[in-house]
Amino acid sequence: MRCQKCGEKAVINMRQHKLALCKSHFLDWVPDQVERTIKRYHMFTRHDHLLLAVSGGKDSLSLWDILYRLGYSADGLYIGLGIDGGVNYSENSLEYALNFAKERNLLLLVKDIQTEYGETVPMMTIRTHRGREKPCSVCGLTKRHVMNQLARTQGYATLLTGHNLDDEAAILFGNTLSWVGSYLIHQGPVLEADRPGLVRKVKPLCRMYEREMAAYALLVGIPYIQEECPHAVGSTSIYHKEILNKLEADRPGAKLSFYLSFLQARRDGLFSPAADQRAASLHTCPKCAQPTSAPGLCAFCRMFYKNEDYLVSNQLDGL
Ligand code: Q46
Ligand code: ZN
Ligand code: ZN
Repeated sequence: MRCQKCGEKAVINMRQHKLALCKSHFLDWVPDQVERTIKRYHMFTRHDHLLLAVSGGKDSLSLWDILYRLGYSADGLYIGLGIDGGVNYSENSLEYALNFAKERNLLLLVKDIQTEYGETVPMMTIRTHRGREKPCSVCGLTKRHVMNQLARTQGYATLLTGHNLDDEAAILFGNTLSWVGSYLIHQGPVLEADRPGLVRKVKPLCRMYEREMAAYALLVGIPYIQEECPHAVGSTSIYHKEILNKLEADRPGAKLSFYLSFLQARRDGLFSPAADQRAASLHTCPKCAQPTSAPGLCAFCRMFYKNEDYLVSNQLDGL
């Protein structure tokens, strides 16, 4: 297989794009595609102060590398969830993120959940769900809350995440199976800050296949945590990804077309604002000042601020 741009030996064949490229042309092609996505969806400019959520995995570190190469200024945010899973998952992933930032002299903010709120995500899950559930719902809520709060209080214009096309297609597939209108209406490359206290969120890798990002990290030589989070095993999102991979194997481009057709249908008005139950009620959490759908404490504060003793002493220490 030959590179379609220069005739050298190709390192990757992307059937979904009917395109085979050599290493050098592939390493130009990926940032070029990301730049197009940033511009197409008016995500941000080179003057914006950006915050990128960094997990230590291939997607977020590759995105940081691409932004750096393209001349955007993005600081990183690593959230220490305290997930061990027998493989030191959080500790190891932090190590990869720190090394990446150090090598490029980039700023990485680190928020450790246990230090900040007294409990790790698995501890919180045991307390609130009596260990019956995976920690993913507590984890997702915690990450969203902390990312938004930090971006908001530190004055970042936009919050970036490393979700790739496979992630987005799997989320869309799950939401479509159950036709959750309020989720569908808010899924997309850009989530505008449409409520007071919310920070704008964007996904510059939303059109990049996971396989393309893995190849990019490998060819650039970015060390990243290879293991999935131990709690991802058996998750619904992985099951949906497997189904979409089967579809993609038979029909290259199926995932991209599924996602892009959805965005087009939404632009065409498939989902009416009536589907947006979120917009119906606007409240501000009295504890953290972030938006919440019901009066009183938000879901995050209800969870973590039950641990009042710890928080009171933690706040006193800071005085
Ligand atoms: S939600 Fe669940 Fe992930 Fe959190 S506990 Fe691990 S698998 S990291 S994206
Ligand atoms: Zn080439
Ligand atoms: Zn709150």
